[in-house]
Amino acid sequence: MSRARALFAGLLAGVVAAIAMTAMMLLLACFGVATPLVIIGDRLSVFIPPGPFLSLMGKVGGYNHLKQLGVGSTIAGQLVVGAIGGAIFGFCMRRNPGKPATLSTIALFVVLPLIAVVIALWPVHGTSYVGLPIAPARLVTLVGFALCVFVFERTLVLGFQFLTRPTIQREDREFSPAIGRRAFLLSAIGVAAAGGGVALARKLYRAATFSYDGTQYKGRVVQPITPNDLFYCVTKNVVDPRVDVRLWHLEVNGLVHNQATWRFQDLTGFSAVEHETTLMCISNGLDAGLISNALWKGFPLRDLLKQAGPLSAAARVRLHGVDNYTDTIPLEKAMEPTTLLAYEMNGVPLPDRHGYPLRVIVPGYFGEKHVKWLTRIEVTDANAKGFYETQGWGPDFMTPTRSRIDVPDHESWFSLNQLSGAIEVKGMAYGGDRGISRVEVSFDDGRIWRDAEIYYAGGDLAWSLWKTDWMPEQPGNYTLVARATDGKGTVQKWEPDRSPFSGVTGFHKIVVHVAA
Ligand SMILES: Nc1nc2c(c(=O)[nH]1)N[C@H]1C(S)=C(S)[C@@H](COP(=O)(O)O)O[C@H]1N2
Ligand SMILES: [Mo]
Repeated sequence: MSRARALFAGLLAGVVAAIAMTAMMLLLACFGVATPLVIIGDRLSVFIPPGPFLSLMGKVGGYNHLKQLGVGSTIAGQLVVGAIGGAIFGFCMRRNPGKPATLSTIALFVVLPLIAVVIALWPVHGTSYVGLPIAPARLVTLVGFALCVFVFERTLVLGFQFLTRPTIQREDREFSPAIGRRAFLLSAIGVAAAGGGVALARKLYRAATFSYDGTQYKGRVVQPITPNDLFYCVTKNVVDPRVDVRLWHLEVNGLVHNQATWRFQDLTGFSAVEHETTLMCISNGLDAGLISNALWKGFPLRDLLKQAGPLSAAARVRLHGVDNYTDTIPLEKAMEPTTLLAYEMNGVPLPDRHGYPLRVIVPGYFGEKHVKWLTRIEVTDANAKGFYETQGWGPDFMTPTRSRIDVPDHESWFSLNQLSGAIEVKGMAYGGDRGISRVEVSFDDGRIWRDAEIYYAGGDLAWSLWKTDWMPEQPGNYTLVARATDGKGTVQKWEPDRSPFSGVTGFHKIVVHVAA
């Protein structure tokens, strides 16, 4: 067979095989299996430090677009690699296209990629979107991948044979007209597989986190307790886990005397507590709404750790989610009575997007530490690091005192002779796990401060809401600033030496225009 023909047949079979493999991956993803489409991104993102990560995110237009870019380029990469692999295969097969190449092609297109994936993606295999524990999840991920590359190999080999198989030699015609017809047929199969893939991708897109990742809670709507469907949301995932609690386990292991595995119903044996606790993302800007407050019901993490019995070398606790997200907290913090394993949020079971069936609540620490879809508690030494920590966030994960003006809006206009009374100024103040003792507001960019009324005191672990009446005496442009004092008496301040990746500090300011 001519070289060009072999290359063409290999290339076409390779592209169709890559399409079939990608469609297979999308199908597995619909069943909650982790595939390279997402775990390659998980594996790579820990190597991108927060500076470049944020600028990349800015360039592509946000976290959601970055996730889409990640999945999109993985698919594109698979198609390119499939095409090249197919062309090389065709080239090698040109002398003897009918040869049943099973052994060598299985070695090349199934075993080799499997080994590569085992090695390169080992840390992220233990991912399951239906909530399997880490070890079985790892097995399912690898079996799923093996299935995908097997689909690739079979499609490639059979497709190539189909394209190049000699026709029954009628008269002296060579098979040139046949290859055109067959190429058309195989392409049609490829297009059908691509159509199936697109349909699956659309189904996944509807289930994806794009519609709610980055949800903020701020402004006029802010109430003491954030309703679950308005609670801010941040996730590293493209499609969040929907845990089947019958498959789910909680493992406690690492540096402990007694390792244990818990089923969900056994955890209800621990005596329940309920705490109001505010969560805030480390990336929350001074004027932003990646902060919310809820009533969390569960039990203290320390009740579980006491049964496990940490060894003397224990210093940190690494928390693992079923989505392969991890983060660590100091053992001391884990042993505080307010550090919870929560299963209810505002009186109902945790919603899927907030970590059903179990999440960690670590008062006073940034949102990252409040691991959702918890599946393993690993007691470790001092060196363990979490997902965002490995990226380079931190080193400080305790929330500084913050306040925000929610009402009126920034850049709003008032007219003195149309005002029927004072202007209401409202907002929130959050002091980590130290509570809030005082809130002051300034109307002249911080020269004169006046006390605001705390009309909702959330306690030590939650935000407080404040308000004050403001009657501007003359027209002008006013700069409003708020500042809070935490429960220990420390006044909110700008900390110029704090790393920008340990959360911003400073004051929220708004400008209000008052006309005559
Ligand atoms: N398993 C898991 N837990 C996670 C995350 C995640 O992606 N996966 N995101 C973290 C981040 S960055 C934040 S700010 C909080 C947000 O919690 P919420 O979405 O319930 O508000 O969850 C944290 N816990
Ligand atoms: Mo976050």
